[in-house]
Amino acid sequence: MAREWSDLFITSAPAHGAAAPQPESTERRRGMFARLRENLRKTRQALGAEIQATLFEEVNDETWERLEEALIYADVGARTTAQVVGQLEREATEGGISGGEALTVRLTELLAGIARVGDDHIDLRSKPSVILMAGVNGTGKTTTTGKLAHHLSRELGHRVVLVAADTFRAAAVEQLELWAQRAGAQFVRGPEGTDPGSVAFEGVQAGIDGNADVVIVDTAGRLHTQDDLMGELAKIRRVIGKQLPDAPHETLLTVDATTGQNGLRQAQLFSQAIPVSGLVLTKLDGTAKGGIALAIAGELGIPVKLIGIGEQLEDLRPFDADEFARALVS
Ligand SMILES: Nc1nc2c(ncn2[C@@H]2O[C@H](COP(=O)(O)OP(=O)(O)OP(=O)(O)O)[C@@H](O)[C@H]2O)c(=O)[nH]1
Ligand SMILES: [Mg+2]
Repeated sequence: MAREWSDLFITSAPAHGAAAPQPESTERRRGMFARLRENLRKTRQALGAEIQATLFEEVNDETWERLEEALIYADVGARTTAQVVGQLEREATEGGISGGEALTVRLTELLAGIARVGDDHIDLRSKPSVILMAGVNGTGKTTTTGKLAHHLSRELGHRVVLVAADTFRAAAVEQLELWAQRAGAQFVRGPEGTDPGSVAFEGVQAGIDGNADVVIVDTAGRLHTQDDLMGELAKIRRVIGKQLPDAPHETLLTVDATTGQNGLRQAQLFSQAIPVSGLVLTKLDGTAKGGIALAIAGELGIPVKLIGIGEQLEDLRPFDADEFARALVS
């Protein structure tokens, strides 16, 4: 069943006397799956319906073509689609699998398998653990930072520091401050227009001094094609690394799922500038092309760790490939 928050994070004993995190109840997990299905409605209606119509009819050459079209339309990507449909066709024609039900189950497994790459945990055993957020403008860095802080602080009892290393816009700083208040997190900001590297430095120092568990550094949006700003991001990373060995322990790249294959390009160029350890795919609720969540990890070799399926607090979820594939197809 659904992957839980406690499966995503690798933690040592909960800090600061908080109660050990409780596994999510079966009922809550069912509710979460229903919500995931509901919020992925756009993709499910486009992809799921076509898959059902195709696989439950008489299977012939046209079946595989229609299936390919449906997957490519859902942004699963040409390479991944060819791989998955080719495999399913082989298994079906060489015997073994037949019937709409069995083919659908197998297709779901194959899609989920593509999306599982690398280590998709977030390791929080370093004290403090530093998470650096990066991504193109408006992809959901600040929202993800806020939601993540909320889970870490309110549900897991971690002491969290949020750092506004987006120093270009006053509104950006205020937006993060609001999230910090909601999450009960410490907030670090610098004067407007200061060097983001120096704010990141102050933030990590506050985390060390305050015995924090997690420091999350939110950065300004930047285009993957802006070399100077990509250089700035690399500098922020170096500053943090000099201050605390192995930091940042996690570098999360937010990708807006509605940008489709351009998101793939963004991820490629960001990971050339800085080592990206995980992807956050946001706005999956707003697109019929949610298949990108399954393809992007396979294409890049970088695990998707979190998905955004709406603007509410509970709409940030750890990514579970099996659950996601089922929510799309079934
Ligand atoms: N529907 C939906 N909206 C989202 C999701 N994640 C973020 N948003 C919205 O997208 C908008 C931009 O989010 P931000 O978190 O401000 O994005 P950002 O990357 O910090 O933006 P900049 O700092 O300007 O680069 C906000 O209106 C969010 O509420 C999601 O998963 N689904
Ligand atoms: Mg922001």
